[in-house]
Amino acid sequence: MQRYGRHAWAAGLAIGIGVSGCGGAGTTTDTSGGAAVRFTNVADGAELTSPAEVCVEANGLAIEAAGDVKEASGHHHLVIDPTADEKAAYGGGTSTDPMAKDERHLHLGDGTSCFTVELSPGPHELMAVVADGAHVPLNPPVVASVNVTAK
Ligand SMILES: [Cu+2]
Repeated sequence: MQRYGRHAWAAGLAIGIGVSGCGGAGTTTDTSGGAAVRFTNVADGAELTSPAEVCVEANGLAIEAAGDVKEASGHHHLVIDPTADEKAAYGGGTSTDPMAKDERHLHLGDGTSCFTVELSPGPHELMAVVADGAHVPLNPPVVASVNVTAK
């Protein structure tokens, strides 16, 4: 009888330690959503030979072909030498218009991840922007920028 009682007490102590150990975890959970885009093959300050292949990668959202507007999805865009207004609008999530489509605003409307970029010799800024199926930049914004020099 005495021996059985001691064994039960030891088991209870072990369970108590296990529960308090679990209680301390889980306080570092990121609840921001965390969608982000980054350049995968071009570092800030890189030298590029034009035409250059520039690839980007998004995390925390789906990259799909342009068309339907869906939650947490979009396609990649690259803005070559964005103006101050463009940087503020795209980076601030305040742009509600579809992005332009021209030699300075490239779209990967097929859902791919690499642009072919023609750059004049000299310094350039490249801004990656994820926009929705109708080409409107996402809000909260999913953007990234690098400064490069073309040879
Ligand atoms: Cu687009």
